[in-house]
Amino acid sequence: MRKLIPTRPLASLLSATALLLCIPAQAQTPVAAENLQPGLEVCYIKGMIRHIDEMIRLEARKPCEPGPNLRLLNSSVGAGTVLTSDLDDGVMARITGFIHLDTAGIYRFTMESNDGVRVEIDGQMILEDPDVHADRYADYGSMEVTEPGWYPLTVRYFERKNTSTLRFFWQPPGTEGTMPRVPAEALAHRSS
Ligand SMILES: [Ca+2]
Repeated sequence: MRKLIPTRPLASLLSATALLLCIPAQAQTPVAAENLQPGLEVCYIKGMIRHIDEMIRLEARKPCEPGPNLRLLNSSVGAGTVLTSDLDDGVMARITGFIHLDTAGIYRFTMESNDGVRVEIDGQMILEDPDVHADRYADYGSMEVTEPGWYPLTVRYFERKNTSTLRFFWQPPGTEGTMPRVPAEALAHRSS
């Protein structure tokens, strides 16, 4: 059987996809700020995976065990325990809460991770670097805000083996230069 060779139409499709990724996602309506508390909620699933898509499939059939909340996403622990779990390898984290986008305009985001990560804001995938890798920055993702406020945030992350890192950076509208870490004041969860 002949092997399929990528053709010019496929290359055009890929560049069209790349172009689409450059268009910022549009934030819709912010949530009410009542009952928001500092920090993000997190739960953990044990397992050795190689891609965030595997984590999403596992979420349907494995319990996600709640752990202590995260004040912010700024962790680089070498071979130590991952975030607030008691595991140093083979762990997935589903991190949920809200992010305060308090200025109208286009926000840019990146995540330094090891291993895989995927970030959704307001239900839209903003950035990902979903496979096994050493510390590195994801390609920028962006979101345009017309109505400033708190928006839902979901971060999926896994650490397979050896060292682990998860650091969240942003560039709010009207700022430039080195991207600062997303500060604790901009992260919250709903108190139950
Ligand atoms: Ca690792």
